[in-house]
Amino acid sequence: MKLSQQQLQFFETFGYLHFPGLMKEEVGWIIEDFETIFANSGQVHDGTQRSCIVPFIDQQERLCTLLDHPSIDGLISSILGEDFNYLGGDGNYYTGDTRWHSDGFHTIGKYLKVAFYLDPLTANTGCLRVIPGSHRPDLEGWQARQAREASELWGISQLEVPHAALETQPGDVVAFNHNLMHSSFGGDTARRMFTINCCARCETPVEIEELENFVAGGARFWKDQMHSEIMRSTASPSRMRHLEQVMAHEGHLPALSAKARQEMAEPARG
Ligand SMILES: O=C(O)CCC(=O)C(=O)O
Repeated sequence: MKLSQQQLQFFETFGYLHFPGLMKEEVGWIIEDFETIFANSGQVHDGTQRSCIVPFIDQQERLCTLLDHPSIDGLISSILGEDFNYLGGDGNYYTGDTRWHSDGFHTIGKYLKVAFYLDPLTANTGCLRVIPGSHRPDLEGWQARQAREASELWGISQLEVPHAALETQPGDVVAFNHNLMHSSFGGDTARRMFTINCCARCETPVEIEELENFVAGGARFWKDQMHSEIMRSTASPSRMRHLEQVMAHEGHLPALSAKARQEMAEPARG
């Protein structure tokens, strides 16, 4: 699959794309693997707070193959280039609202999240919401990025901030720029979702530094490497191309994780 010029322009302008039914043939086994991973993890989701497993697709050999899937590989390659880096991702049972936030703000490099929501979600039941355009570094000072302070800034609730609500069915895929402001409201206490994080291959020292900073963020999950052994040992040469640059730049992670293990009561939940 290759994205059209219009889809790419939409992504650049608004920061996200929704692909209804892109994985509808596969979603049965995807949900099966999602449930197996949580069952094997020993984590019991009691609905009081988010449960999170990182990296996620890495836990099951079959789920790792999403990276090789022509639709997923084509989607990511179209946006980031064919030699994109795979950065891991999280699998979640979400509880309640996530409120407005972005996944950092990169002015160097290009960082993409591909999200799979495994339950039917509407605007009233916790679908993903986005503020179109809020990813753009050229609009960095735009107050929409302060949407969490909606009541102080504009006298409205967070839910009333102008946005697009992306209602999804299992088998849909949503992709968005890490910089994009996003949230969900009205979800129940067991909203299933997992992600694949990627970035464009780094070409310059500052891009490498940005990648190493992203990798350092893995310490809060107490991880010594960004990918699992399953992901690496079952990788074809073409998948390995998406792993190798990250593997070459994660040497600082074990020491950071050791420190995090001493300072935190448990690994982060997101
Ligand atoms: O579905 C949601 O609540 C938002 C997901 C999210 O915040 C994320 O993946 O970064």
